[in-house]
This record gives sequence, C-alpha cells and structure tokens, in this order.
Amino acid sequence: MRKTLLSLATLLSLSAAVQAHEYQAGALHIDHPWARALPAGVPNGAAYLVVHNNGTQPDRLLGADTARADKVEIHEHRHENGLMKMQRVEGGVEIPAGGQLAVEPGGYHLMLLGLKQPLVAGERFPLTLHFQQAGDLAVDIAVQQDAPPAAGKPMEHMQHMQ
Ligand SMILES: [Cu+2]
Repeated sequence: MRKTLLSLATLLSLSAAVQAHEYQAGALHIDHPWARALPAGVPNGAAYLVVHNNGTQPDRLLGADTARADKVEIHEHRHENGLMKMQRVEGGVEIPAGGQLAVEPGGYHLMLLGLKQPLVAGERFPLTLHFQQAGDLAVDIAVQQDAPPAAGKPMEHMQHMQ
C-alpha cells in the first residue's frame, strides 16, 4: 500500500513541479514549499510549506532531510514573557484529519541547520519530507526573497488558531 502511494506521489509531484509547485502524497496535499533567500555565511535557514490532510485519519510530519544542510529539525516560535523564542519540536507535528498544518513564518519551520551553500533567490533544491502515514515525499524548495502571499489567509500568524 505504501509503495503504491509513494509511486503515485512521485508521478503527481513530477507533473506538478513544473507549474503549480504543489504535491500529493496519499491524503496529503502540500502547497508551495519555500525557503527565504540568505546571504553567504549565514549558517542556518528555514523552509516553509502548508500540508492539507484530505483524509479521515490524522497524519504526522515527523521531519525532513536535505543534502543542502547537515540536518533538518522541526522548530516552533513561541512568545514567552514578551520574547520570541525558538525551540525544537520533538516527535513531529500532527496534521489533523480534514485539517491542515501550516509551517509558516512566525510558527513552525523546518530549520535547515548547517547550510552547505547559500540559499539564492530563484533556485530550487530537493528536500524529503517524512510523514508517519503517507511515508516519504520528495519536494523542491523554492528559494525566494519574500514570503509568498498567504492564499486565503489574512495573516501569517493564523496557524496558532486551529
Ligand atoms: Cu528554528
């Protein structure tokens, strides 16, 4: 079953990668994975995306890997005592059935630790997402200067209001 899902995901991602830059893995739909461009010498970056779960079972984003960085961790920004703090999220993050997980600036991010090359606006690099149910999904991260316009979302901070 997992094999079927993966090959379907591969087919869909190949056909979708050229234009819309979105991906399907089983019941999951992944919108526009991107990372902010960074000048040379900055050691760490962050990647963002939105995962919609169109299924009837919850799934979980467990982590990710890319050859572009030494390792990838799921991090979360939290306001604590008036300070913005960043902390590692252990055990992944749930994607509720019929819901979504927004990995967006100000909330969750995929921390790219130990970048091996600078992130240059306009380029794309491969990253593999690990989901508990849907398995692994290879996506291209689009590097861009600014956050994409939030589709249908008035603010970047909505992800905490699930
Ligand atoms: Cu971080």
